Amino acid sequence: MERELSLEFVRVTEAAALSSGRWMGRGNKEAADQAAVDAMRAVFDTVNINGTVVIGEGEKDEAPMLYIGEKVGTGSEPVVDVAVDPLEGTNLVAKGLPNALAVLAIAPKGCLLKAPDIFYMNKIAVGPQARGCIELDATVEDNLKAVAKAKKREISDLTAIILERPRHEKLMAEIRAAGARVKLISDGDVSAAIATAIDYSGVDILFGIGGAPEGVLAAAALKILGGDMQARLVPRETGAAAQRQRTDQQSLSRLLQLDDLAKGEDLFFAATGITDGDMLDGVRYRGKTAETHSLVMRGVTGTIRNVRATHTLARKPHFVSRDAECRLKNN
Ligand code: VTB
Repeated sequence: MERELSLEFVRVTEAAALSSGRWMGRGNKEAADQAAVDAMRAVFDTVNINGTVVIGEGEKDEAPMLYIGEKVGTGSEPVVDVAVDPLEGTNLVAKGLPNALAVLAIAPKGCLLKAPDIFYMNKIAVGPQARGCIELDATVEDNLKAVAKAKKREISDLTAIILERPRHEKLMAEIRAAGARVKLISDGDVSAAIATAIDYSGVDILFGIGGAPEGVLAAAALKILGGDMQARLVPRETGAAAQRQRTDQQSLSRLLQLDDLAKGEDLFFAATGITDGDMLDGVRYRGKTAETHSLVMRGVTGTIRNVRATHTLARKPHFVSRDAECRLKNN
């Protein structure tokens, strides 16, 4: 994939963030998500790729846009897999909480694990210094010991990040018993996993069960950042998603290494902050302009770009997602 695509992909996440950021704190996560999806879809059509969504908004029947299997891009080469989460952290935007992102990962066809949201994923993730030291099947204490050794620190210096869920009570107790500090988050484990690879984030390791699509997106970013991750698909036990699970026992028991989640080096990852976060600032609206902060990374070279952009806005505010779509198409 050509290097020029970096800028194209970051335009896609910027558009989603610009649209969905208008819904920050308005208590309407569906509208925030819809705005992100509409804007992302419209800009994707301008990008010179022959893309198929492998991780998206869900299956066609429930998702009119960016559904799994949908074609995106102008249809010209390269032929790629597209993983998107137009709004990672719908609750975060609805409540005005930190770390909501518009995010995507792109890889040559066949290189991203197909992990629909009917599954959870049990994950362990670290940054480059602790690469090769983690094992999903080892004890929490052994993993913390290994990370502390690799980083030349004590376990008590480490911070583990984990989604605050009842299913994690035992895991939280084990982390605390081993002596590490714990950062609990309500949502947004893509940003949490990436934080382990960002020095200034103060986060050393991610543990726990989160969404499967989020796991693949995080893996693509960690691959480029030189971090590490292991994972295993976990079935949902209740709700409509549980009914739709059709996977065999073998794929559920398989230990997934970083390369099984995001294969090879030819990867792109782009994310734009919607609300302020550990890595990225949220969207700032300034009347006729708005500012975005993004991260775009290319695996082949390992280049990581922090992109701050000022966008000139149409006069009409784009609370309504259709409006955003038209505006983006006309630009
Ligand atoms: C996480 C989190 C997401 O889903 O993957 C989580 O990163 C997992 O699902 O932001 P549960 O909420 O059911 O635990 C989100 O919270 C939403 O997609």
